[in-house]
Amino acid sequence: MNLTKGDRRVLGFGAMVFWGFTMVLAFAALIVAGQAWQRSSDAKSAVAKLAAGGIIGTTVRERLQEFSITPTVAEVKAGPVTFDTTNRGSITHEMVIVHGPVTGTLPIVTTSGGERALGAIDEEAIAEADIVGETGDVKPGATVARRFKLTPGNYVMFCNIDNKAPDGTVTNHYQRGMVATLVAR
Ligand SMILES: [Cu+2]
Repeated sequence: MNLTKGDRRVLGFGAMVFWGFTMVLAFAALIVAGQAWQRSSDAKSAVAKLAAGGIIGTTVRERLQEFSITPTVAEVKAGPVTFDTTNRGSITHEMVIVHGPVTGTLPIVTTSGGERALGAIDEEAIAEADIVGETGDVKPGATVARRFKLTPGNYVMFCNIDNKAPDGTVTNHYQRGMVATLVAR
């Protein structure tokens, strides 16, 4: 086909219109993609917000046994928190909760022959303000419910009971592993 100068100009114009139209489409696609991304990040921040304030509960159920403390949650909402503590073991346990950054910073009994066993948590050496509360003795099979007010921060829960065997050997439950942590947000 022989194209005149005029034909070429028309074709050139057509190509330009086509190119322009393609650009508009591509731009529209970018906008749609951008909106989708925005929506998914909105959804993500909504989930994060829920996790930070809504979904986190105010109840902790925990199981005591020889020799562990197993809470159902790792985080709770700061404020009044209900602790349902069940003893699934065969000896008496307890749950003491203190405000503290990490387990390793709790004071430990370093001398034997005292009121508390060597290696037990030295509860008397914990600052009064950091002691949140305790269940008291929880007999095997029993559940004790307590409500404590938690400020935001880290908490350590432990059982500090000692058992003395007939041969004089003392077993401190904390030392055997009855400790767990909780974060209030
Ligand atoms: Cu115990």
